[in-house]
Formats: sequence, structure tokens, C-alpha cells
Amino acid sequence: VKAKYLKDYKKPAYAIESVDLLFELFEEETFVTNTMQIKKTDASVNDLTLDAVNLELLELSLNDLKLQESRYIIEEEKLTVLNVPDAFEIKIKNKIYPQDNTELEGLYKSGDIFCTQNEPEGFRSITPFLDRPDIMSLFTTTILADKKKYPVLLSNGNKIKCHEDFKERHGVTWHDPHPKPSYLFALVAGNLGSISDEFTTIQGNKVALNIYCDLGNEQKCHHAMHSLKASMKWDEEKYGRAYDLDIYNIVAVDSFNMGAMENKGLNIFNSAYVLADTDTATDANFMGIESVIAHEYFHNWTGNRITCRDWFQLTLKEGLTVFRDQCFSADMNSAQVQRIEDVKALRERQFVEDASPTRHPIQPESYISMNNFYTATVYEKGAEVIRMVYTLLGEKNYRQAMDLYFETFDGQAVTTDDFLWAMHECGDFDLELFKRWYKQSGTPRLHVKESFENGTYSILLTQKIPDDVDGKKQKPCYYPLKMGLLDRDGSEILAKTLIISKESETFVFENLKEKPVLSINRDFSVPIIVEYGEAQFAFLMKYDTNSFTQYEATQNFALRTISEIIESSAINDDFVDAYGHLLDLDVDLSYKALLLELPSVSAVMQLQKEIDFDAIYDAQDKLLLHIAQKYKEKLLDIYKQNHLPASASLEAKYIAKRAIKNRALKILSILKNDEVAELAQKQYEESLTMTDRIVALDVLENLHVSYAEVALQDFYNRYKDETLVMNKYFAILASSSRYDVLERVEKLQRDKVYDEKVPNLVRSLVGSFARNHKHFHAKDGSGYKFLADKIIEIDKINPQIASGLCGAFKVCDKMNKHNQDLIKKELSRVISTQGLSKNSFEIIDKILK
Ligand code: BAL
Ligand code: ZN
Repeated sequence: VKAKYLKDYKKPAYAIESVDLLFELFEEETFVTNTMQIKKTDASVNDLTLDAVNLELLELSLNDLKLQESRYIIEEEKLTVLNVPDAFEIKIKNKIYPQDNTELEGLYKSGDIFCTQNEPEGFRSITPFLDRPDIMSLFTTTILADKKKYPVLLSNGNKIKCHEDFKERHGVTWHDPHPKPSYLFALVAGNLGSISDEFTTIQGNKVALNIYCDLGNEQKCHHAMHSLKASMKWDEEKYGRAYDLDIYNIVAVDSFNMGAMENKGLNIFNSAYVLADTDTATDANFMGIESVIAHEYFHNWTGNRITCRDWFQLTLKEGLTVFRDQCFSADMNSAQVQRIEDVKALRERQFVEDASPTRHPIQPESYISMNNFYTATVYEKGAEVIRMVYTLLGEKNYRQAMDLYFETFDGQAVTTDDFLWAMHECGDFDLELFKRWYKQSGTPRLHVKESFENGTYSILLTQKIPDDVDGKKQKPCYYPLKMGLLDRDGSEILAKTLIISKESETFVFENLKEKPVLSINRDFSVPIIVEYGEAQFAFLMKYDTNSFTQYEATQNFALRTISEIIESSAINDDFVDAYGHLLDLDVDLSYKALLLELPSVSAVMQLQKEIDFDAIYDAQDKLLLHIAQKYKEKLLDIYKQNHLPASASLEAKYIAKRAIKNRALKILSILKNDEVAELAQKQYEESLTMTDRIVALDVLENLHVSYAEVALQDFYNRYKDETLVMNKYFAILASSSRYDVLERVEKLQRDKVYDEKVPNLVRSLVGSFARNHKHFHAKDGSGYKFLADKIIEIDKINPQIASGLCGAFKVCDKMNKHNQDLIKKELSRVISTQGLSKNSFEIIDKILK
């Protein structure tokens, strides 16, 4: 297995100026004819080597002359044409089998729909090509297929011709006027339903908008359409970027490895991020759709018009586009809630990755399978790095810098250095020091030491930078650190952004009457872990004017309290009192629901040198039970005041009410009494929304066996034909705290709704079980054995999904010796499986090293 290295990047020796593709789709096979106009850009080369996977070649000609076999070589992943002229046309016809493609890369079938996924390297399994993002070409695509089975035929760009002159078959030709890399090529053919709308750009161009889905699901596409129009408007207003084609198509398919894909003018989506109505989708699903629709739309400028030179630059488009979609969602909803949700997700996923053997910088230096690098680090930490640039520059300069970036690099495939150049042209920051964020891995820590003497308050800030994964020392970071000082009455004395550039620095604040209270890393201005000396968590929970650090104080105080319970069993009453104050706070209810949430198992585990899941669960339960007992009446009041079973409104006010009352219900459920079980049961039966129904079902599953059985049966009967809803059902059962979870998961695999070929279902059942720490890390090794077996099985079907599951073993070296040995035994078994994909190999190899 060979790795690729960033340092080995070489400019391409050829340009493919245009590509003409003909797809002849049949049930048993598909013929692809690819005609390319190619020019040498490096006169010293003789041969042309194209990327080609499992090539079944039918015809090959150069400038209309059929090539003899002596003129070309076919290898496992290559087609080399020998001695080519300086400029030429090459025509290749080959055969592929989309209906048998279970890897869901290249051209494949999701149910009865032909569709594609080409990022990063899927195109080479469709037809030979220079399949790298710095080869940008003009694409013209003709699709021929059965008229009845595939009335809808789509590709990138504009429809330029219809071919209706056949009996049972028909065809369409699409032309994309924007040069693009092959990873943005897309094709769809199917019998699809759709909804349509229109958007007029700021320049006055009318754009036809279409969302395609399985027939019968059209009514579930309206939220996605609304989100698309809002995204188009937002990008014009905030970034001055308008859409650049006459048509924008989105297609929802059920089998998709990722969330969605930004193919030029023809986005293909995992149906989970398109389809929604209040009966089948939760409030969180609605938000997720809004954000992913926006993300893919924003890629049109940050990703498509300006793309990556090579895959090591992935964060150039992903970090930036995640930052853009986060800002969009903040503008559309509550900014304070959005920021906390984004940070929570970062810490749950990225911080864990950054502390594991698979950690990597946002710009990795090498990879074996690029598919393994669509990570929380490249995406979410990448977005935090862009956010720091934004903070360093300020809104106005950032906008100027983005304008410069678009002006300078439009139509090109560029690097993160090019992006930072544009940012630096319009801002004043240390570019070389800042670049370390792109090269270093691990989560930096910042130790805070306060002192106060004669009216002078100082903070000594010391950076602790983790070593690289191979033990190499890394250097201090450069970043903006937002902070504030409060006086003892809770009024704000100052708010400031410090620039941190050294390993250790003291900041001094003079002329203060008394020692102030420090609020640090406001808005989470830098993705680090702060190590507090004598933090005033209870005070900040009450008085902090920054909603993020108020939340942070609550989390930190809770984490400290849980750690103390693990050590000594004692519950800190100060925390419980401070928590009581939160219950009375008169703030936005969605925000309050977040304040009242105790830290997750993952958050507590990150504090432990050797992870002890049983101790974490016990301590969490103990604290929660104490809170539920002490504040039972208040929590019941919150529940009753905000529970509106007859409302399914998606207005922010009602979403917030559902959030807070469901938080109260979940906390109360630790009491495990009939009163709460009846509330949950009633909520399950009476509420009109999936949000309420799914919370009630989850509560019942973990609280009351006989009520749960009835509700689960009802849920199954009601939704068994709705795969997206069944994902939720599988996830609840696989995440359950009940003792027989593994047995039930094994049984559910045989349920007729379950299909191991559909990634969403695998993620819901097997993936959720792998995150169910209590059962996955069982001392008898049964959880590990189950997952290892699944990885071996699924790796043969879909390597990307299998390598995703391998991630559950990332915590290996933080487990006790007994569990470590069990994990290593299972992973050794997996890695020695014959024919294991490079995807799974790469992850397991890193964990075992
Ligand atoms: N480019 C892969 C899917 C996404 O990040 O939008
Ligand atoms: Zn993206």
C-alpha cells in the first residue's frame, strides 16, 4: 500500500481542454465514450498516463486513428498511451457496471436511480482521465437511456439538446460552460418526482431551481427549496457572489456515502439532507437540511469556481465553506445557539480525533486513501482556522480579502497559501506564524495563571503544544483570544481581543479597584483547551455577558463536578446551586436548553488519562439524579409550561419550547418513576412532531420496558416504509442503555427494513452501537468482536463506510490494558483479512502502530 505525499506535487504535463462524454445506459452494462482534446504543457514528456480503474477498454483512437495494442499499456489503475503528439484528440470507449457498484463511488445505482459520486477520485472508475483537481476542462455530456425507466436525464451545466428520435430510448445533451475538474462531474438518470421554483440573481438573471426525489416525496422538498433560495440571497448579500448558470438542480438519493456533493449545477444529496416534514423529521433535521443545502450552494464559489490544486488542499474549500455555512445558519437562526452547537460538535468529534493516532493537520502531508481525509479536522477545525482569520481581520477587511481572493483566483485550482496571501494583503497578522495551524496536529492548550497586586491584574498565559503523532515537537500557535473582565458585581470592565504569539506571555491590566473575574476565549475565538487556575465558574454562570463563555462556565463546572464524583463520590453543592439558578434564567429557551445539558460521555472521557466508561456513566447518573430529585418541581413546571402537543410550528419560538421541555423530560427520566414514564408515553401518543415523538421514544426505551415495547411497535408499524425515519428507530435501539443491546442489534440486522448496502442504515445501526460506549467496550470483548466482523463484511461492499466504522477503535491507547488487548486482537484479525481495502488498512494501521 503506497502513500501519496504533498511534497511530491508536480504540475500536470497536459491540459485537457474539452471532454465530450457519451453515456449509453442499460440495465446490465453502461458504455462510456470519452472524446478529449488534449495539449501538452510540458514538451519534454512523450507518454500520456491517464488514471483508470478496472478499465474494460473497447476502443481507443488518437486523432481518429485506431491505436494498435503496441501503442498503449493498461495497468491496474492506469492507461498509458505511448508517444503522443503536442496536441491531439483521443477517443476512448469502455464498459462499466453501475448496477453492481456497491462502493458508491463513480457511477452507481441508488435504488432505480443512476447517479454519481466522483470526489475525490471516483471519475477514474467511469472513464480514463487525468483525475486530479488541477485539470479543469469544459464538459459536454450526452446521456442515452430507456425512456420509461429514466425519463429524467441530468448532468452539469445547461441542457442544450434533446434526442427523441428513438423508439424506446431517448437522450439529452448537457454543456457546462465553466471549466471544472472531473470530481465535479455528475450524472443522474431516473424516474423522479420534482418541485421547481425560480431565483432572480442580483444581476437580474433568472435561475430555474429544481429539486428531484423519489416519486411521492415531492411534498418533503419544500424546506430544502426555501433553504436554497435563502442561501443564494445570503451569498449575494454577504460575499457579493451570484449564481452563474441558468439552472440549479438538486437530486436526493437514498444511498450516498457523504451528506451531499457540490457537483457544478447538479448537486447530489443524501436524501436525509433534503426530505423533511414535521411528521418525519425533527427540528434538528430541518436545521441540518438548511445548513447542508447552504454548504453545497456556497461551494459554487468556494470550491467550484476556485478549486483545490491537489487533495492536500482540501481544507481550502471545506474549512472555508463550513465557516460560511455556519455563519449563514447563525444569521438564519439564533447566533448564540449556533455557535455553541458548532463548538459542541467540534469537541465531540474533532477534539477526539486530534487526540488519537489518526490525528492530522488540517492540511495533511500524506495519505493512503484520500477518502479517509474528509474528516472533522479538515472540515470543522478548518472552519475554526478561517474563523480566526475573520476575527483577526474584522468584518470589513475580511470581505475585502475575500473579494481579492475571488478576483485573483477565479477559474483556478489553488492552494491554502494562495488563500492566506489574499487574507494577509488585507489584514495585519503574522502570516508565517499563523500558517502553523495548517501544518500542526493536536489540540493546543493554554494555561492561565492570574495575579493581582496594588490595582494591577496580570494573566500569565502559557501555551502547551502537543507533539506531533510521530513524537516530533511542534511550535507555539498564533491566534486571536477574545476575553473580558468583570467586576465583583458582575458588570463588565472591559472586553478585548489579545493576540497570542509566544509560548508564554503576560498581559497586564492596571488601575483596578479589586481583582476582576476573567472570562476567557469568548465566542470560542480559538480552538484550544483552556486550563484554568482558579476559575470562577459559578460567578460566570450567573454574570458573564458573553453567551458562549456563560455556557462554557457551566460545562466546565459540571465537568469538574463529575470528575470529583468519580474520584470521591461527593457531589459539589455549589454546582448544584448554580445549576438551580440556570433553571430560573429568563433567556432564549433554545439557549437555556443547552445551558441545562450536562457534559457528554465524550467530554468527560477527554479529561481522563485512562478512560473508565463505567465510572463516567455512574458519576453522570449520580449527578443527574441528584439534580432531578432536587429540582423535580421546577423541571416539571418547565415541562408543563412549554409542552404544546398540538403544535407542529417550525417558528423559532416553538422549536425553542420543544427543546427546553424535552431537556426537562430527559433530565426527569433519570428518576425512573411512573409519573415521568406516563408523561413520556402521553407525549409519544399526543404530539404532532417527530421531534417530540422521538424524544419520548428514546426516554421510554431507557426507562420503562413495557411502555417502550408498545411505543416501539407502534413506531415501527407507522414508519416501516420510511427509511429515513427507520434510521432513527435503529439508532435509538443501538444506543440504548438496556443490557441486551448487542443481541437486539444483531437481530435488527435481519429486519426487512435493514440493508447493509445503504450507508445511512449502517451508520444508524452499527455506527450508533459503536458509539454506545457502555456496550461497545464490554469487558468480554463482544462489542469489539461484533464491530470487527462487521468491518470485514462491509469492507467488501463499501470500503468508505467500513473505514468510517474503524474510527470507533481510535480510543484504543487510552483504554485499560484488558480492553486494549481485546481491541488489538480484533484489529489484528481485521488487518490481516485478505483483500482488505486501503481505506480500512490506513485507519487500522495507525491505531495499531
Ligand atoms: N465535497 C464533499 C461534500 C461536501 O463537503 O460538501
Ligand atoms: Zn463541502
